[in-house]
Amino acid sequence: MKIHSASVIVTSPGRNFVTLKIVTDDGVYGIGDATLNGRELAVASYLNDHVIPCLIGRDPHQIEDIWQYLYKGAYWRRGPVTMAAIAAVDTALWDIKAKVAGLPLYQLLGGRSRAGVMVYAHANGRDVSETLDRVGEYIEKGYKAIRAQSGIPGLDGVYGVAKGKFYEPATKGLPQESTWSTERYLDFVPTLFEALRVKYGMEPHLLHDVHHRLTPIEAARLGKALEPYRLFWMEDPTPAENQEAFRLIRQHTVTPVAVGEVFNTIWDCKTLIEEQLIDYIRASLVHAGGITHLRRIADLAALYQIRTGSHGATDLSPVCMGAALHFDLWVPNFGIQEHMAHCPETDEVFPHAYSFKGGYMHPGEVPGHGVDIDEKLAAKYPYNPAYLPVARLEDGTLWNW
Ligand code: CS2
Ligand code: MG
Repeated sequence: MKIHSASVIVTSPGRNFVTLKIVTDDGVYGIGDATLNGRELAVASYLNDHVIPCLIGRDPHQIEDIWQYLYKGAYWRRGPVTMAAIAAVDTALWDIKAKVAGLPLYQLLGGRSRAGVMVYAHANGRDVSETLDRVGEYIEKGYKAIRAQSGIPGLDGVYGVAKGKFYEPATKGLPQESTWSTERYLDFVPTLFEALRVKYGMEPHLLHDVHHRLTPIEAARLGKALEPYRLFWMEDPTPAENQEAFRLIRQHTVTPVAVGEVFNTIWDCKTLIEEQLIDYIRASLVHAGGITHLRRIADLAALYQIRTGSHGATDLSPVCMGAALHFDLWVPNFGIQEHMAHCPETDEVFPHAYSFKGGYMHPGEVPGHGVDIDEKLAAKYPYNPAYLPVARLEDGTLWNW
């Protein structure tokens, strides 16, 4: 079997997605997510101009060799664009291999390690009361785990709070600027989780995304303040370029820490894992080199009793979600999977076998990862430039969004 052709499909059903389709000379094809929110065309070009020409004629079953070729052979290793491109190739090749084997992808990874994949939903509101209501709605729907984000008194346009039905941080046109105040945030967040625990008790798993906005000592302060409310995790408490910074957080709080949605290789989290500075690794298939590399990250994490908690926002396409659920069903040190429901247009372009029931998801039993792309329909949604926001402090200092 040889790789006969490959194409990059850029489509925007509700938001921009980039999908790689690899077709073999037997007519079997596989698809992979290559979406990098706000930098979609960079990955599309990397695939079209620098990867696809090197794939034609190769044996699609040689997933590992192709991964090593694209990683080491590029000379310029790592980075979000390169690793999203490699991830798309990797995911598409695993899709092909599973289709040829006639098996759902998780069977090729080692079979299922659990009955279903526990997922968490995103509840958000403009204030505590609205957020309480949203959390209640997800509890009603059967979710065992809910992320809670709320507007902050005195600030408008805070991260994680939807303006419409679906939360989408990327906005059309050039990046929008929002104002951030750590002081207002730090005073407010504990009141949100106190209200949630008073209303819903200690049973629901509650999660919160700090989204890289605090300094290490501020993150330690927040973790300490949240301890009475027993969060499942506090996510991205501080930017993780300096992995050692998390030692300071660990010295002050037992609130579990989750990091990694922006990581693209094992090197981004080696210290965090080896020094047990985190409890969940959030790296995702689409941003961290696909199944082949995420397995390596998960296996390193397992040595330190760190569990997976992969990113699953709406800017990761259903192709990534489908493949991630196969990974999650298999991976022994699974923690939780993020699941932000895509909008109906997205689901229509990406028909899929995965399903939700009672707080858990299952990837389905069809051969491959169980997600397809309707190219005809995809063509009806042309790319629409959109960027993630930029944050500034109240004095205008550029800050972490
Ligand atoms: C967030 C994301 O889901 C999350 O945890 O951090 O919404 C993130 O802001 C987006 O994926 C960025 O594109
Ligand atoms: Mg996050």
